[in-house]
Amino acid sequence: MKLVQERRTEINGHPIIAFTLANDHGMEITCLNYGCMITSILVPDKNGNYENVVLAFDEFSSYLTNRPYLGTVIGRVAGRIKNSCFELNRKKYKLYENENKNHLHGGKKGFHHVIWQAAGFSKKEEVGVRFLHRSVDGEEGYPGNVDVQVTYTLNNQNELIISYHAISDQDTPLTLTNHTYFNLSGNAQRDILQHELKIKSDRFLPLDHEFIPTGEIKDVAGTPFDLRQGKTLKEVINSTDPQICFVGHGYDHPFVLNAHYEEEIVLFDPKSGRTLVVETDEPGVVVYTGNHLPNGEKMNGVLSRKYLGICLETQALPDAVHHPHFPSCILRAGEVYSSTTKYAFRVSYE
Ligand code: G6D
Repeated sequence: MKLVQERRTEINGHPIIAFTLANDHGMEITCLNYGCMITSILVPDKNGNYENVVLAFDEFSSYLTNRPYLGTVIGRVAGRIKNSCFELNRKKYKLYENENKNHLHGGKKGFHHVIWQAAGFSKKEEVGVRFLHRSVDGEEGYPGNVDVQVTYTLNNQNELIISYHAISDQDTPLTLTNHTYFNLSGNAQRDILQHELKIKSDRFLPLDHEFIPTGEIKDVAGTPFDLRQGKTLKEVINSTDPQICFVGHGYDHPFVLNAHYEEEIVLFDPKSGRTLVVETDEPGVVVYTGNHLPNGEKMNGVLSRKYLGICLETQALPDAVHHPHFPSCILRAGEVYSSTTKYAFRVSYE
């Protein structure tokens, strides 16, 4: 196992450090203390070519805006909160409105724009980085001082394990996720439309016109959201289902997972043979097929475009503060928030 850290640049005098993790088989992950951002995951294809399977801007300056939230940890609350408000313990809270009147992905300065404290670690069979951040009471309108720890661990099974822990001194909503865009073709040679996606999910959440769950929990049977046997993403985007069409011809939807740690999410690229198996203890996953990726921004040596990457944002269900029948996203004062998602990279030689 190998760990290398280097000062990449600085923001307002704060050093931006890049950590490169390598296991004993050649897999490498590079991440930054800025936004806990993953900028590279090098894994082999069926011919043993190690290539980057995540989207990353070519210029660091692009991350200062980062409208697509490339590679970053999202918080305090991933997804949208309708009308940027919620009530908790009979008190009303107003959050920063950063998407029309709604609150998206933690607001104006969400966790994706935080410079985290970061420290690398290396053991015989694993190497990683631990990120720490204190989100202070009132940040973006949220209550409570929340101490958040995010750990990226790479092992010798070609697995990246992301674990999240947090504790707050007041009750507060908290839904953390990672917003990495995957493209298993390697170095974004192709878009994701030939990728196959399989998800063990019987139900999904339809969205309203603001891309916020309506509250309905709908059976996937007979819909383009039935991924239990797998579909190519090209098949999905060509669907005429209104839910597929109005979000930009693709997914931008939460799926309710049937299982945990049973290979519940599998993304496969037949041409490269690369397979990504995602397992999580979270109740759901937001699948976003990059329908609104900006055109023409320099990423992975190419110009970004629609469908260049897919996000598999394992998390609590979005806007849960307004839907008591969804699993709760409230972290009670003094309780420990704990969540783990594993990204296992494999090669299929079929
Ligand atoms: C768009 O609706 C999508 C979000 O789900 C995504 O996270 C964001 O782009 C990057 O707003």
